Amino acid sequence: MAGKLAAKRTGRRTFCPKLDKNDPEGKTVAIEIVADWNQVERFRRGNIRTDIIDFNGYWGGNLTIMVPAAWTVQLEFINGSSSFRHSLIVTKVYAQSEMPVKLTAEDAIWGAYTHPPEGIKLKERRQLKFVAKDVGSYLLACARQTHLMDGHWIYFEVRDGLVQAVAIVDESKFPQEQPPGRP
Ligand SMILES: [Cu+2]
Repeated sequence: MAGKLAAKRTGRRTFCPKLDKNDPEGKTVAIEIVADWNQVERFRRGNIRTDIIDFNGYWGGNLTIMVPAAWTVQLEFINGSSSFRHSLIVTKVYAQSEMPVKLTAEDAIWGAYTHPPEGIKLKERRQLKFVAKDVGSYLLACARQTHLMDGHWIYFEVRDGLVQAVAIVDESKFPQEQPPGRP
């Protein structure tokens, strides 16, 4: 049984991130992650968000993707940027003040990262498949240059007791004038 990922919202804005497909019988979830989804919009608006690079329109932990423990996660990673290389890596949670200048392959949890960590080219895509075998909190981050410190990351949680993967938007982490997600 395949089903759409359900999005829960914690604030007043309404936006449903259309990220993926859930397959509870096969214990698999497929998630499409697009780097720099909002690039065109943030440049169109002038100086807004120019220093914030996103995944599917989210950054700096304002989206959490939660998956059930022991599920297989199939990530389709697309560099949607027209200017910059980006990558995708599963890594541990860092406080802002502890973030390394950049992440390397050794920082990958379960060996999950797109090659090369410095980023794939514009409009390229990579598939990343891994089993979310350890319950815990992680980041889905970009390993390129200073992108982690710049906010190019979202939360990734592995939990017992979930019936399917969900995406949770934290609306308190958006500047008021900037709605979450894709414009
Ligand atoms: Cu990046």
